[in-house]
Order: sequence, then structure tokens, then C-alpha cells
Amino acid sequence: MLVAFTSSSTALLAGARAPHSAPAVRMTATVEKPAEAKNPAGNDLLMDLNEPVFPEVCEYAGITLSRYVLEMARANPEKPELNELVSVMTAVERACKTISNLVRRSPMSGLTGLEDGGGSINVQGEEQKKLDIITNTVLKNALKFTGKMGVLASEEEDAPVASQPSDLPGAEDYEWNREVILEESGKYVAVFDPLDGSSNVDANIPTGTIFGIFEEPDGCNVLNGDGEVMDNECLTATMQSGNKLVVGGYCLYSAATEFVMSFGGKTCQGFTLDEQVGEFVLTKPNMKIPSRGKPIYSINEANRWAWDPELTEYITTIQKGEGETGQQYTSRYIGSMVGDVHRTLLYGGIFGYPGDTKNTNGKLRLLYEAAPMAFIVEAAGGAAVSGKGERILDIDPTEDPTGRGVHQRVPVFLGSKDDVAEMRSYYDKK
Ligand code: FDP
Repeated sequence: MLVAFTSSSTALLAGARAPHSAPAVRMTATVEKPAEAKNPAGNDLLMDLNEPVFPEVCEYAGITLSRYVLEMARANPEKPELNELVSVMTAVERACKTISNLVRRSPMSGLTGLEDGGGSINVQGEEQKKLDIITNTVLKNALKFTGKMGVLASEEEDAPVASQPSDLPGAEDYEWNREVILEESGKYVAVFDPLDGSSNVDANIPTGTIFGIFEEPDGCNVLNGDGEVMDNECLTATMQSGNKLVVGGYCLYSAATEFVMSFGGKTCQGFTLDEQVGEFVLTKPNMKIPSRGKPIYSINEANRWAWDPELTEYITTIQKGEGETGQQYTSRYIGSMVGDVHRTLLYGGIFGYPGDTKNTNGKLRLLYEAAPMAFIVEAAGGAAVSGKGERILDIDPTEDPTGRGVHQRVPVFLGSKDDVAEMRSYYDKK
């Protein structure tokens, strides 16, 4: 039997781990291959990668995240550099498993609450939780020891940091925000928010890690052979627009831990952590956002009084059931971006964190929140736009008028294509 590796094969792939519920199915998987290098949202792709083929799937183990990543590199032999991404992705995966465990155990291990009793403030003026600091270290260490990273930018770091090993010259200069280490020059740069939604974490509400991996720009060798930063300019290598992402994704820490990612931007794959085995298993292959999903809007309505009148009119209209669908929309807002985006990905609807008269660029950060999420959403066929309706993935962080660098904020609307277009139509008609 030949089974296409599409959303229609979800049940077979997911069910392949349940020996009692279904007869063993031996699968040969073929691939959905778009005719041209466009993502499912219809925008140009940086790389037109072949999706892996799974000629056989173990009925007990399923398709693990590590297998998916390995096979992705194997399916694209003309891009040998993808092999280096395998260790980077292994590091991200391992960090997410560790963070999942830290979050799950935090009420017992004393990791709830604020760092330094509230005395630790990040560059954005936010109080840091103990878990913000620890999860940042977990992710940073996992990535730097791959030996493939040049620069890292994180919500919890003031500035992008170079990466080099502690036993090399320069290690004595180690500072919390001038991170050490690397033996060879890095091939990739990473951006991440180690624990998004952390203001919720003590209440056991879903949180997540968001990450994005870019290639290091041409001609940028951040470190020399001695592991010293040789080009400070290159420390801004993380300042790339989302359309240059090679991999983007998030890990959701909730009732289950789910890892959703797009490798190349052409497809979106969802894995669930099997805690007993310690592996992420493919449970949601080829995720697609319905173009009109459930009638849900997700936005912090407390800010309504400072919104653009166009947005207020749109939300009021769909609340009354007078929008394009004629359905009365309901509100779902966790206040934890990863959880809200995950639900939007699965059910459809619209999620937004707009700019308003108080905060003209909203709250969410372009590089490590908005861009990786937009990458995922477009890979699933949805839309992700900013305040003026521009595609989030096309926004160039180096053109930030506010000068906030890696921490620049951007208004965000994402979700079902038709819902995002309907919201924009209120602006366009003015
Ligand atoms: P948090 O501050 O708890 O880390 O950008 C961070 C974020 O959470 C998002 O996860 C979330 O969507 C948003 O802030 C919530 O902000 P509001 O409380 O202003 O709604």
C-alpha cells in the first residue's frame, strides 16, 4: 500500500503506535510536492526542500522527531549543510524536553516565583522569573555545545551573544550576557524565547518555547579560530527577516508537551512528547489551518479602549454575528502566545496582539515571537500580518524605527486566512 504523507494519513501515522487499537499497517509514504517553491500560504520559499519519505514506520515507535530531522537532511543530498542542522535540532529538542520537565516539576522543586525576589529585570523592563533564567541557560547551553552556532539572541539576553567553548581563550571574560564558546565558526544563528507566557507559569497555565534558526550571513565569521569575537558587526547576524528562517517552531508545555515546527517553511509538523519513552512522536503530520475555522477571536480585550477604531469595529461585528460568516464569534484568550497560537493552528480563527494608542507596536517581539510563529502559520496555510497589513515574514528588523534591535516589538495578527483578510478589510475600506 502506498500512503501519501499528508494530513489524510494522520490517523494512520498516529494510530501506528497503538498495537491494540488497529491492525499493524506497513506504510510507504510518498510526499505532497507543490509544483513550485511556494509555501502553503502562496509566498516564496527560501529553500525548496524535499519532504522525507517514510518507507516503513515502526508500529510501536512511530516517527520520532529525530528521525524526521535526519530524514529531512537525507532527502536533500544537494544541501549537505542540512546535516549540520541535525545537531542543532537535536539540541533544541533536548532543551525542550528538559524545560518541559523543569516546568512540570516547578511547584515541587522550588522553581516558581521571581528571580532575586523580584530584583532581576530584563532589558525590556520585565521582572524575570526563576524559570526565565534557568530555561534561557538550558537552551543556550544546548545550542552552544552543538558547535554549530555563531550567535544567539534571546528574550532574556540584553544583546545578541556569541558562542564559544569555555576552555578556549576568552573564557575568563565570561559574563552572563556575553556568552562564551565555540570551536569552529558557527553555521547557524538562533533566536528564541525560552519561556514564553512565563507570567502564567506559577498558576500552571500553558507556556512555551519559541525558536528560529537562520543561516549565518555570508562573509560573517563571528569568531576566529581562537574563539574570539572578531567582527562585532556580525553579532547582529540574528537581525534577519523571517523569510530567511531555515527552521522555526515552538514547544508547548501543557497537559501534553507538543513540538510544532516547520523545516524550510513548506510544511508544518506536530510532535507529542511520549513521556514514558522520552521521545517526540509525529502525531500531527502536515498541519493545516482551516481557511475559516471555528468562530474564535483571541485578543486581550482589556486594551480595547486604546485600539484602532477599525479593529474595534471588526471585533464588535464578529461578536454580534454580523461579519462575513454570519456566525457569532466567541473569545478564547489564554494570555500565553504559544497556547493561543497552537489552538488557532488547530481550530482556526484569529489571534491578535495589536498596537494601540499606549503601545503603538503592541507587545510581541518580532525576532523571537512574531517571526517564528508567522513562519509556522504560513507553513500551515494561514496568514500572519502586522499592523499595516504587511506580511510579518517580510519585515526587516534592521529597519526598526524604534532602535530596539533584537527586541523590537511588532503588532501581530495571525490565523485563518479568511479571518485575517476580513479583519484587514476594515482598514482597507477607510
Ligand atoms: P508573557 O509576558 O507572560 O511572557 O510576549 C509575552 C506574552 O506573555 C505572550 O506569551 C502573551 O501572548 C502576552 O505576553 C500576553 O500579554 P498581555 O498580558 O498583555 O495580554
